[in-house]
Amino acid sequence: MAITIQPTDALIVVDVQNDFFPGGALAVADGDAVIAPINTLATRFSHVIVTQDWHPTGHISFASTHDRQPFELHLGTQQRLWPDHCVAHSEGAALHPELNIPRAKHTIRKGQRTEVDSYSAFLENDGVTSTGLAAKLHADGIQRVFVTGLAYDFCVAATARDARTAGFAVFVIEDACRAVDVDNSVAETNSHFAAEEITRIRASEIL
Ligand code: VGL
Ligand code: ZN
Repeated sequence: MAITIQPTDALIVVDVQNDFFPGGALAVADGDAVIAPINTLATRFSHVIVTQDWHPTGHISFASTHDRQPFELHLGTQQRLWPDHCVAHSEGAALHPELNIPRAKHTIRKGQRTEVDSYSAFLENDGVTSTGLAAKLHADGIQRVFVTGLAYDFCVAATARDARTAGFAVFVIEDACRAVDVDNSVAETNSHFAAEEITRIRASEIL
């Protein structure tokens, strides 16, 4: 597929933050590989949204908060538990120093409430609390949303699926993403994308 970027397209760059890179608190394997394609893509879009995971200490998603091990599911809440990561204002929460997005219009910091996690740039994990992004993109005349970043099977997936629900055509640029891959999460993500008409593309398909 060859895709020509239009003024009504937006790029969402999800959670390109130090903690998700090799050596970080919640390192995503081969995370470094997303930087170069994202920097190139970002020059092609006139609308670029950047997200940051931005948690208080003692956040509900931290295994340490519950005296549990990272990557387990918290049975009561079905919350996946993670190592402490992206604590607000920490070095780990900072955007990767090589990320270069001069035209970023808007940064969304998500997961700021202690009791509610937030994977998506659109809605918190309670499924109702909106970040306001869908209304903003609609007001800007955006019709297609392209999603990149980390992690493919969590925050990229949730962002893409909520964008679709909000009525946008959605493309996930696979080679500008990397996955955590826990308990079949990549396969589940791919089946959700297929069922919801979210299109997986390569960066090279964008002209
Ligand atoms: C993410 C797990 C926890 C992500 C954020 O950015 O995909 N994953 N918090
Ligand atoms: Zn998080």
